[in-house]
Amino acid sequence: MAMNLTRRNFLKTASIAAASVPLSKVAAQAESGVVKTPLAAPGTFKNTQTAVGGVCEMCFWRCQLIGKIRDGRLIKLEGNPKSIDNGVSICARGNAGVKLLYDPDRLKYPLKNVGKRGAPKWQRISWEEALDTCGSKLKEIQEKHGAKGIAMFPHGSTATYPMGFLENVVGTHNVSEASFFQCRGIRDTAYMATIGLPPNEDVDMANAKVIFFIGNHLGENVHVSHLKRYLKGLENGAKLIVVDPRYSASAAKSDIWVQIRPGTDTAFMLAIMNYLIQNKKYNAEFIEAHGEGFDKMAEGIKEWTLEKAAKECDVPAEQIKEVAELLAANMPNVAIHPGRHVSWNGNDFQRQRALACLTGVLGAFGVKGGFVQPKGPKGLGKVGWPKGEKHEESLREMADVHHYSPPGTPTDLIRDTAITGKPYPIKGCVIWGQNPIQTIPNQEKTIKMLEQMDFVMCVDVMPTDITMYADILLPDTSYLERYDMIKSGTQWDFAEEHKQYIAPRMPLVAPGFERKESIWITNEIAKRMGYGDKIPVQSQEEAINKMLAGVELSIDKIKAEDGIHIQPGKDPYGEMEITVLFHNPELEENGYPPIPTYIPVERAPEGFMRLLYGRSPVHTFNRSQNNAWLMAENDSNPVWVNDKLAAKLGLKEGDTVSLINQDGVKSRTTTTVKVTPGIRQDSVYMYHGFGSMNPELTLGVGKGIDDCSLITKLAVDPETGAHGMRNNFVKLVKVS
Ligand SMILES: Nc1nc2c(c(=O)[nH]1)N[C@H]1C(S)=C(S)[C@@H](COP(=O)(O)OP(=O)(O)OC[C@H]3O[C@@H](n4cnc5c(=O)[nH]c(N)nc54)[C@H](O)[C@@H]3O)O[C@H]1N2
Ligand SMILES: Nc1nc2c(c(=O)[nH]1)N[C@H]1C(S)=C(S)[C@@H](COP(=O)(O)OP(=O)(O)OC[C@H]3O[C@@H](n4cnc5c(=O)[nH]c(N)nc54)[C@H](O)[C@@H]3O)O[C@H]1N2
Ligand code: SF4
Ligand SMILES: [Mo]
Repeated sequence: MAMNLTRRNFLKTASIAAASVPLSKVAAQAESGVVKTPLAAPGTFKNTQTAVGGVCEMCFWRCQLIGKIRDGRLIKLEGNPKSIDNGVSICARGNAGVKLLYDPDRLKYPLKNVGKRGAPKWQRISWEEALDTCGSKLKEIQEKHGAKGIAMFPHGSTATYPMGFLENVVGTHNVSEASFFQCRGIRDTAYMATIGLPPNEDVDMANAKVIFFIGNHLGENVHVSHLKRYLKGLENGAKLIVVDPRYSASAAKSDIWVQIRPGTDTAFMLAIMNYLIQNKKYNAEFIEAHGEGFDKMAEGIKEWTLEKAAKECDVPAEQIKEVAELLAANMPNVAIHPGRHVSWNGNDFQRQRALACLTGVLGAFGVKGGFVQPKGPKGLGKVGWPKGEKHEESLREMADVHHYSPPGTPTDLIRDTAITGKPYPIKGCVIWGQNPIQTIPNQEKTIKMLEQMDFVMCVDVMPTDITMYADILLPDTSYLERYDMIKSGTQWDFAEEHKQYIAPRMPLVAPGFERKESIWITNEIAKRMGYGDKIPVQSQEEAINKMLAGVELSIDKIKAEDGIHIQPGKDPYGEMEITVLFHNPELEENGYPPIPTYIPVERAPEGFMRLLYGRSPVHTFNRSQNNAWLMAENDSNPVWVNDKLAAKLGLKEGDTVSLINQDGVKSRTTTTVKVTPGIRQDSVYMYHGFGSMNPELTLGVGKGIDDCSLITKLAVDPETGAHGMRNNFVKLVKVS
């Protein structure tokens, strides 16, 4: 591997922006004893054993880990030196997994709510009683209202198996994943509608000549091997274009920072494409071989002159031209990043289509530095619930809307149906590894939905805002205590060597207290609902072994290989068998624009700013809000206010403020002001993932502001039914 990204380098780069929280402080503080992070060099621990086979799930990138164990306790996590993905690097959050494992506030036993939903009083009960209640309540609802009377909100690896049970065997469509409908679903279906494939973040930044980001604040958005690709690209001299209303960690490293007016990115990209087409600077050869409807798109976007876009996006026309010229000069080796969290304004499918089309205009598919599909291992076995009888129509089909919806049912169709009882009642709710109170816009609606349920069950590792609404609350094992999924892929930089890896998650320590694994919990409920005969597998260990058998491996074999099996891989480059639909007639048949189209967003009312949010580099959503090491580093989310605006509003750095949105909703808690030139005057910005209201979180309760509580006005993307979450506006009220 050409670049050995050391931990020190990684921390340094992740923290480079003035904008971001300096991660290097974690190390500095630890050395001074404040955080007590055991940061000794690998191998320097006395009397420890090394456990292999860990796979991180502090976020969903799933870096491969080893654990240092002393007296049966995990004392430190490190990247698995054998990994060809993250290598020895893990991020601050991965490092702090130890503190999730041993968090004293963690769920330990099955609990029954003898208080109210939202104001729970917990009573410890036996697993027997808990499972009997879940089984009988869900069965009762199924018998009375049909399978569709049950809704599920899943996320994470342990939710996959129960989701298969509810969808395939019980037979409900009413499943909504936050990772689709509030995250990347739009990206996947927009690319499907353009090139017939969903993108990963696998764009080949390591070997690109130009890297192009719309939003996408890498460095604050931290996924280790993804960052390694990005940093290697920069190290190799790639030019970086960052489009962001804010001076993000990426903007701080960019060659061109386009400080765009939020919500107007599609107009920006249409102008780039139009300029390239008008000036014959597009990849004619690629388009000839792989394009369809190019002329129609060219004709349709003619109106998007540099000047028109400049006005709409509030950026200089000269800068748009500069971006277009840089892309053209380096095509096809340009990495047009498809983004990840893309549910922004309710016009997002069009922006994602524009990104895919821009990649096509430049012919940047299948080439070095472009959009590639690195080939991971094939042949892993499948384990899951058998598909049952034909399902009834889904809510989406009944309403005949959102024809490009990601799998599952758009969140609002479920919430509206539950609240109104039309077209049918939804009375049972299973929440497994998702926190819909803090991750789905309009909390009031989510709470209304939950309140009208006959039964709500939650499976989680921590008390969070959603667990407050459970009738029965079950303690899951954490990712460090269980077997579950298999992470597989290719070497992180695609190009240098062709290797593939297979890394099943294995426990580093045994589960504590009465925590149980997902397959066991699901099977026990299934038996009580009368589906014992359909159970496909008895334990997570068995499931992994069955999957591995497909490639003639087993847990034992992989343990003997230090937790990761590595095998020869395939060249990721070469002509891709795709057609780029610049004009997609099927979209038109369904009533959507057939070419990428800019749909303007509402502007802030007088006196208000658009509320923007993003990632804290040391937290994952709300799920790390009680983590001692991470909270020691970052325990609030100051609101970024433009310096000129702050002067007008009479606000100073460090002032304490409440936020009030356009609907008069006031933040439950307060935060401080961060005065900076690095944000536009029409917007303010804060980290997502703070302001929990659960008093069971000793460290997390009431710290900072819950961005989700201020996102009350809903925008729904017509093609997908996913939420747009940046169409709310706030004002700041100084608290004396
Ligand atoms: N540390 C950490 N890393 C994470 C996660 C985490 O929780 N913590 N979560 C992971 C997950 S699941 C996801 S989906 C990703 C999310 O991370 P990204 O996919 O990078 O999310 P974005 O919403 O694109 O990025 C937020 C940036 O968009 C900018 N922005 C806001 N509005 C606009 C606009 O209208 N136009 C443009 N061009 N930019 C805008 C903001 O200023 C901010 O800098 O992060 C992943 N990585
Ligand atoms: N306002 C706002 N909303 C957002 C976003 C935003 O930036 N701002 N980001 C969006 C994005 S990109 C995403 S991907 C989604 C994420 O949405 P969610 O998945 O809802 O995010 P989390 O807050 O991590 O909530 C996950 C829940 O799973 C629990 N959990 C953690 N580990 C385990 C486990 O091993 N087993 C079980 N059973 N439970 C576990 C956590 O304690 C927590 O209660 O949020 C979306 N919503
Ligand atoms: S990026 Fe960090 S939190 Fe995410 S899986 Fe890797 S080490 Fe864990
Ligand atoms: Mo996400």
